[in-house]
Parts: sequence; C-alpha cells; structure tokens
Amino acid sequence: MPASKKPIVIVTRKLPEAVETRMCELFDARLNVGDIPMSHAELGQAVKAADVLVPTVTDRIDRSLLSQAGPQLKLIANFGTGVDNIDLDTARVRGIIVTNTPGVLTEDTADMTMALILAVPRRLAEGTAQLKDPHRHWPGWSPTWMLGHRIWGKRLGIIGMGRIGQAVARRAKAFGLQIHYHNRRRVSEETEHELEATYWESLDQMLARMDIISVNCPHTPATYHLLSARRLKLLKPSSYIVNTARGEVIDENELARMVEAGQIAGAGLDVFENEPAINPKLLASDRVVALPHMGSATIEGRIDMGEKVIINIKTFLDGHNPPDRVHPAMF
Ligand code: 8YV
Repeated sequence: MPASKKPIVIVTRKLPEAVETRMCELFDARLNVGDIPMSHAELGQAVKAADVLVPTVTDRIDRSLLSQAGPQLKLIANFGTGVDNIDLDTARVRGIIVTNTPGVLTEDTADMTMALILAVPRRLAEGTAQLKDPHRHWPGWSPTWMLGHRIWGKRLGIIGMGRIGQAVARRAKAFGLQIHYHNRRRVSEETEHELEATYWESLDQMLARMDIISVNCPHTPATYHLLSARRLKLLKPSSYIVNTARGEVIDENELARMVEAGQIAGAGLDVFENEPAINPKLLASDRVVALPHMGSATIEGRIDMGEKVIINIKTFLDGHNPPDRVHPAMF
C-alpha cells in the first residue's frame, strides 16, 4: 500500500463519536452513520473492500463470508470481547488476524451481573412495575407484600472464573454471598484465598447445591448449552440463574419452560440465545428480569473498547503484533 494511502477500515456499527473521529483521522474509515446492522450481502462487500474490518457481536463473520474476503483483508478488529461471532479457524486458515477488547468491560459487566443478582431475588422490576402501572393503586406498605429472598449468606456458583467471574465474586463477597465456582482450570491459591472461593471440578455437583448461578464464561463450541436441559434439572427449585455472558450457554427454551412451570425461582438475563429474539415465556414471567444486552453499555466502556480497537489496528498496521490478538486455543 503506498505510504500516502490510508488503509480502508470498515466499521459495521455506529461507535461513540470520539472513537469515530479518531478513526477518521488515522484511517480511511468507512462508518455506519445510520447504525443499521449490515446484511450478509453488505458484509460480503465490506470484506471484499476492507483492509481492516471492525465488526460487533451483531455481525456473523462466518466461513461463507470469509470466503469472499479480498486478499488485502488481514485484520478483523472485533469491537467486543466475545469472539463467538467470528469463525476463528477459517480466519486463521486464511491468514486473517483477529483481535478483541478484553479487560475494559470487566467492571461494567460485573456491575450488571451484581445488579441482576440483587434484582431478581429482591423483585426490583416487579416492584417498579407495580408503582408505574396506572391501573394499580398502591395502598401503602404491608408486612407480607412483595417479599423476596435474602441474598446474604446464600451460595453463589460462578461458571467461568476469568476476569469477569472474579470481578463478580469480589462484589458478591461484599454482599455476604459465599463464593463457589466451576472453571476449566482452577484459579490460583492466592485468588481462591482472596475470594474465599470453593472450587468445584464437577459442574453437576455444584449446580445441585447453589442458591444463585452466574454464567460468566465465553460462548465456545465447548460451552454451547453447557446448561443443558439435563443440567438445568439439577438446580434446586428455589435457585436463581443470572446470565450476562452469552445466551447460547443456556438451553433457553428449557429455561423458559422451567420458569413457567415454577421449577426454578427466577432468572436475570442480559443475553439470549437468538438475539434479538427472546423466548416469549421469559418475557411473560414476573420472575424474570430481562435486559437488552446492556452488560458493557457505559459510555466509558464503549470509548475504552474503541480505544483498544484503534490500538490493535494501529499496532498491526505498524508491523507489530496487536496486543489483543485472539488465538483459537484461548477459547
Ligand atoms: C459488547 C459483549 O458490547 O464484548 C462483549 O463480548 O458481550 C458486549 O458487552 C458486544 O459484544 C459488542 O460487540
């Protein structure tokens, strides 16, 4: 590429203004001003033309799409930490480097997880809905109305004890929850000690003993429906599930059926298996607090993500290994 010619960077969704401004200074950035998700055909055009593609969780960068990529496409700098939207193996075979944005979403996502851990047993959404419903009159306080369940002293089982899982554990510990976890690898003794965390090698055994489950692992072929119909049935009927990771980790239809049947006490869900579609049974239930994938939705977080994307692109274009390069074996 001639030194004077800026690389074409195609950004699939609207990003915070500061990020877009900087991208336009550095690159020949093609922005999505209208923020309408690109169709498969539009993404096909993008991979033909781009030197760098900046997709998000809403773009499926699969094998058929990558097979259309022009030879100049050498970097996919994902705006997001999860990379389950990208076929990493095909990208590797085609010599395309993939980067993500780890670390900068940790605290925001852990906050949202904690918010759901509090909101579901304490019936926050139900209480608000009661007050805002113009057809209902609140007669005032009652000793037996809107009773939820105490979280202090209960057992929290975290599935996936990476950065976000640990940040959830730190918060939950401060709220008096007992920390339990299941992870591919046991975390260091030091971390276990700090979090007073109990490791369960067997996910099945942990599930059967917890009061609240928090899903904090990435979605990979190995974690797809990790909480399968069989495993969901191991949960105590009094337990709650919170998911701020990826919908695909839970068998959503089975969860919805169990919520409806009263076989689980409730769920706090920020992510869904077929976004933006959601099983209507979940939305119909008072025992479900549902959020539209807002875990990392802070302006600070989104600017930090954009900053990471820019650093990854810039470092790569300068001929160095981008800091957040994803290796398929990591997931
Ligand atoms: C992001 C997320 O906002 O980064 C992730 O993995 O789940 C979200 O919080 C989204 O993925 C942006 O692409």
